[in-house]
Amino acid sequence: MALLAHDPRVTTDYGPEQAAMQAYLADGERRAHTLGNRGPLRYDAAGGIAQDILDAYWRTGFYVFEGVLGADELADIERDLNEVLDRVPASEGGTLDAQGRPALGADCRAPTFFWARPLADPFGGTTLANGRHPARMYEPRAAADAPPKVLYLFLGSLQFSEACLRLYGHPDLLAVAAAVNGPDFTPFNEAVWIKKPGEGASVAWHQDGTTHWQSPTLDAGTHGFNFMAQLYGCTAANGVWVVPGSHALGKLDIKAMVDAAGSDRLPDAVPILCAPGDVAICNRQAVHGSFANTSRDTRVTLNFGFHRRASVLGVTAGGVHNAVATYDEARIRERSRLIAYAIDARRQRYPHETPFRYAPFAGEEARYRWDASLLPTLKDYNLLDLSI
Ligand SMILES: O=C(O)CCC(=O)C(=O)O
Repeated sequence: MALLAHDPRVTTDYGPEQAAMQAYLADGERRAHTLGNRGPLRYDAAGGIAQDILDAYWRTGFYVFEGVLGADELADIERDLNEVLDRVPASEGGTLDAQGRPALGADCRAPTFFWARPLADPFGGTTLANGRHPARMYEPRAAADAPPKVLYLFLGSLQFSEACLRLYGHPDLLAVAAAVNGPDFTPFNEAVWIKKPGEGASVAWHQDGTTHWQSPTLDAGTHGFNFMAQLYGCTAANGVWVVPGSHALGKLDIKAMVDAAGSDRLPDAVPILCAPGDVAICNRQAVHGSFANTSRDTRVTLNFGFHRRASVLGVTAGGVHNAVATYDEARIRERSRLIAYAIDARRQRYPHETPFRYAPFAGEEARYRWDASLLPTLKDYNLLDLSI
């Protein structure tokens, strides 16, 4: 199951949709480059995230921070993920890995591993995840020798990988989280998306939020954002696409948008284009999705999201990523420990960096010293995800 950035043997395509799809990918890529929402992560003279970056994020609903992760960090992440993939259940619902050992995460109570038929659309047009993926994506034909089901997503990734935990504590990215969601920002969840060439499932167009669409105080940032860090980079063919500006328009009728387009190729959408080590920020209210990966390039995205405290405190939510619950101060604090541990884990691996100071735990840093022996204590930590 090892990860490989490219697989030149892959020969899948979009079948009868191939020509239209290739034209769409090329056009989307061209339009993505006109948006002015990419570049290195920069600060202003006062030490805040540069205002033009924040403006471009709020205008378009996403931004690509180029070159955030160096080769060392990418190598750590790749090594950890290869180990994880070696040890996960060999098949859906299984308890043994491919070598017959007890599988990693097989006894997790939280929803952890997600499987799909190769190149299929597991969510589109179903009632899964509160029915938030209302239209089906085109499902290209997979090769005859493709596995019947592939693992394309796992949640709660910080319990499996210290490299993922260290990424979660990245000082510049946490500074962006504070700039966008306020210094008392809270976690959402963490996930790893794996879209192998010729196998990776599509993710039907959707908006992520489930709780606040009817709120009189809804604004463009109410349902938070996800960071999407790229191990191998992402292309128009294997990456996430976004309808720019849609995060600010409230709940949209995605089924009507797809019907009007006459296919799953939404005309205004653009791909998030990244090199290895780039990290995108994507507003969860934006209409977004991804196509089945018929290309030869693997995409591995490390997702980790954050919310405004006001969007989760006292809110009754869940149901998509975990059980419905009312998120009180105690739960938010317990879930936010992961940020404190991540900052310390990162400090140990990257001593030249200035660690991020997370305001809700300020002065308590000594209570959250990270040690590899703590990893098993994170088991099922994502039962406490703050899913809105
Ligand atoms: O990575 C993908 O293909 C989909 C990601 C996504 O939909 C999300 O993070 O909400």
